[in-house]
Amino acid sequence: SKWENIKDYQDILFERMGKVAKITINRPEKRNAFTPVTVQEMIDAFNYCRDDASIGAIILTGQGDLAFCSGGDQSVRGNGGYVGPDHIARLNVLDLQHLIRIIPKPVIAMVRGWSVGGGNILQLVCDLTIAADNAKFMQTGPKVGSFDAGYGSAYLARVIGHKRAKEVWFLCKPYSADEAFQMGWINKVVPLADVEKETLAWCDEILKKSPTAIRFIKAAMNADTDGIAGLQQIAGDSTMLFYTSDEGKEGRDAFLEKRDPDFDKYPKFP
Ligand code: 2NE
Repeated sequence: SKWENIKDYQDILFERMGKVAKITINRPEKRNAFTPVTVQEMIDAFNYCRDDASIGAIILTGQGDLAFCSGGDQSVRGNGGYVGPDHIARLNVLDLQHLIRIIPKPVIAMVRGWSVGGGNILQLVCDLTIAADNAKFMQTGPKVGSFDAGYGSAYLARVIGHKRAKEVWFLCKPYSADEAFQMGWINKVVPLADVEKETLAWCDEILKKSPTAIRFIKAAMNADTDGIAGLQQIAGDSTMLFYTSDEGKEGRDAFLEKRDPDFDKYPKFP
């Protein structure tokens, strides 16, 4: 079996193998730095994965062995954000971070080489991270006049602890895959040659599990960290399930039939 192309883009590859989709940032000459176009294409591909019921897990990675992603492309950084063909300066990678958080399917980062700056935050917000033994993790914001004080800071502190998160941002040092693993920043380190095989093995394990159970676990952990926006996700999932119930449908049907609803016949579980 091999990867099949789903859709052509300028800056990313979008492929699938069975129920697994793979989104690859394809700018290796820039260590897979992203521009607003790269990010918009990733948003489009993730939305495709969200809507396609035959896709059960999503891998996010970078082309080549040298980098997962080196963050925002500094050569298109303008006044207030990163600038694309529409000449608007934007930080649309924040929308992508949020989409990865709310998409109700597991997203696994597959990291080879550098995971840096805004690229390392993308790795962070993925549900799981499998890294090659050549992976290196680093925040550079305070060196290059930038920062991510959202998921990149508050959520990072939840994942690796406050002392470690401050160290990461204040010193801007690189961390090896083993060091990142020790911190709980990533899930597993494997030899470079095995990283895709291992990532697919994790996908296969997850795909044998109940997608609804996985969806609720992801939403519940988001609810704990994302405040009312997180609650909204798990609440929306509850509404979705309620809409599939006879009790939920009775409310809709009664309205459409212009009668009073009869909810008495539905069980009141303890
Ligand atoms: C990634 C890293 C550590 C790799 O180092 P090395 O030595 O392996 O490669 P090199 O030679 O630095 O990079 C290869 C080519 O890629 C370009 C370089 O300029 C170089 O180009 P040439 O000299 O061959 O023409 N390149 C690499 N990263 C780039 C980038 N981010 N933008 C544009 N070109 C890039 C090393 O390259 C590095 O430290 N890169 C910069 C990392 C960085 O500071 N990223 C931005 C952080 S801020 C951010 O991402 C952000 C945020 O904080 C908040 C919101 C949104 C974004």
